[in-house]
Amino acid sequence: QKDYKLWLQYESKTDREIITKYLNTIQGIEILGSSETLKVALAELELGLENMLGKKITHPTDNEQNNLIVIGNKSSLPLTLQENLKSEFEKVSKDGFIIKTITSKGKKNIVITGKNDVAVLYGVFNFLRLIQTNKSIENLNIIDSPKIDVRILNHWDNLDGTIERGYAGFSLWNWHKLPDFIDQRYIDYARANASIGINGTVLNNVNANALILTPQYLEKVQALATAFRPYGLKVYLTARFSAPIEIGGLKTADPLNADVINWWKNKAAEIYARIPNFGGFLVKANSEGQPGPQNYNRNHVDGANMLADAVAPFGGIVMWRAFVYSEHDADDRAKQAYSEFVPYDGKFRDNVIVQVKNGAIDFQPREPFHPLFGAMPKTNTMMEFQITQEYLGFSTHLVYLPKLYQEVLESDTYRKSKGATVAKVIDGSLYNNKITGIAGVANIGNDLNWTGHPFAQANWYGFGRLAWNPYLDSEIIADEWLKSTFSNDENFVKPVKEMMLQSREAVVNYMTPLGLHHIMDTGHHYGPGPWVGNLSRPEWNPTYYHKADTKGIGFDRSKTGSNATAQYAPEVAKLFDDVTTCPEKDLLWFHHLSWDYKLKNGQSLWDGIALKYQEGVDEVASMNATWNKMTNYIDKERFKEVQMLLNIQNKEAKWWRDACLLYFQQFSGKELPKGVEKPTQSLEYFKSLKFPFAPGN
Ligand code: BDP
Repeated sequence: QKDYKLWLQYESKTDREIITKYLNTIQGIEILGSSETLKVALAELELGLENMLGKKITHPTDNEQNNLIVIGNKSSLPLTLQENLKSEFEKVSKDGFIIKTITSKGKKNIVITGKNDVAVLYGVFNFLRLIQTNKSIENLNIIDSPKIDVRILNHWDNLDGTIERGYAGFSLWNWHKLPDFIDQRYIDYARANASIGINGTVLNNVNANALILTPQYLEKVQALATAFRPYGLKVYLTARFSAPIEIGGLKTADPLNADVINWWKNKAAEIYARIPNFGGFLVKANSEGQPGPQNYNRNHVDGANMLADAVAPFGGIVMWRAFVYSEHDADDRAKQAYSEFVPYDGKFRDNVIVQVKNGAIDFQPREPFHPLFGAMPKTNTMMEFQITQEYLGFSTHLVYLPKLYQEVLESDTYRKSKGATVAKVIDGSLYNNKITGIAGVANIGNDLNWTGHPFAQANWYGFGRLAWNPYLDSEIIADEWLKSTFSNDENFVKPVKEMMLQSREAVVNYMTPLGLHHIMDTGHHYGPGPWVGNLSRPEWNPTYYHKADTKGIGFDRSKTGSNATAQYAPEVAKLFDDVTTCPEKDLLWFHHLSWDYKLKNGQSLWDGIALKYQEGVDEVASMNATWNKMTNYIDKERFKEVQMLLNIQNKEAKWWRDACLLYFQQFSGKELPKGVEKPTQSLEYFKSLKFPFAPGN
């Protein structure tokens, strides 16, 4: 099954000329060292080369020492090589790799190395990618270091096998059969992650179950950690704040209580005794009903630091989430995390890192960057992106997310000065942070193809690539992914790449154009539900976010409204505040405007919204048309699968357009402009649709 192999297809090359060229340069492999990590690096190299070039490349039997690939870490290299690579080793960071063609005494070899074995493994995957994408391997001189320390997946997996917001089947972790049964999938999962430089994984849901911290489960976690270790993939767990009560028999979980402090210290010691390279804890506290320090009149700093002290002796970290909002202060949910966290700047321990979602609401198709980025100069701050498509059509819609990630990473926070992008905040270069990190909420499940939609694999891949280097261009990532997943044929790559790049704007257009947000149907967040307004908490209702009435539409977050704009640096605040300078893509995020408001292109707001919905539908139709021309370039299964999914997306884009426009039309009282197709059903029909069994709730 091709789908299963992800971007590690190692498709056999057919062009004799290319094969010969590669084979001339690669006649043998020399491995220096024997660690588990080097063993898997060697196995990968052998597998990839044999599959792609049709020849088994092994250790040379003669003493020629020419045209070899030499793999090993710095300390295992012969002294002459170490000397030769002196300046490269000075430049490369701990996990970075060097791939260099070295010619000496008439012999030419390619050395793949780094300061540790995992770095060598990263180098091997990178070298294989060169061949996967038909790049030259003559005179190589690559030095590539990750710019972010903690490159981590967050699995929202429950112990019963379900996945919160998971759309690709059930959890990969078979807690029932662990620790004794190590599924090959665990290994392939670790391989796939290593191939893109992901070095950490949180196994369980942020809405945590304390049972994961009991010996019975820790034994299972240990088995996974051991399976992942050769691939440089560290295991982390979510810590339920009330665990000392639930599984420890204590009466309180107050972070300043001596017994509680001790309980966590002992728990950390117990975990590290089993898993020496355990990464640490991820915590969702006092958010959406989860327990936390505030239950005991303590604050986020008290909670985070107490846990941080427990793992510090072992080198562990605590990722403390800033995804908090409360019903008591609901004038604008977008302001709450900033208000709650900024006063704590400088108070967290060095091994705490505050994990912030990319936007201030919740993983919408488009959000302006979260105002917390750059606002806490003395606090380690990490990014949380969502790879699973909770508000983006689940794994049914094709949406290439690296476009979204790139937009956020490139946003200028103007903290300190112009050019202080979000990327510079999270890679630590702006404030010189002690630890840096980036998390992606995984879209992986036990579906045969891992991610539900074959193109959702690109989002996992792209997240990993951007975690390694947040300055990479999403177009280059799409190019690499297409070539290593499907084909190098430009007749395929070029149009399909365009389709991917267009897909993010398409979904924004057919779901939430011009800054609209959170108008998805309640609970499952799949289809449209702009009419929902009866939920107990105001900020759970779509009507709270669009505020449509006969006068207009949009959430006024400017000075005249909730003043959320004031949470940004003055330059940014000014830009968003003024309706004439606010980017139109964010217009209704920051402003409530009349239906007659004139957009820059001269259209009225009502016409503009309607035409954007239509544009989204048209874009999906064009994605469909592009794909339908691709039959000859790839295997039937994947072609068909994607075709069926795009057909659904096509239908559902229309559903979004029709339902939203019919609903908003009640307020605007205006006709649909020319060019917008007439709805096929009534508003009542769309409102009557029910989804009692939507996945991932
Ligand atoms: C929201 C999800 C919810 C998560 C929550 C979180 O709807 O299922 O638990 O975020 O991130 O997006 O904690």
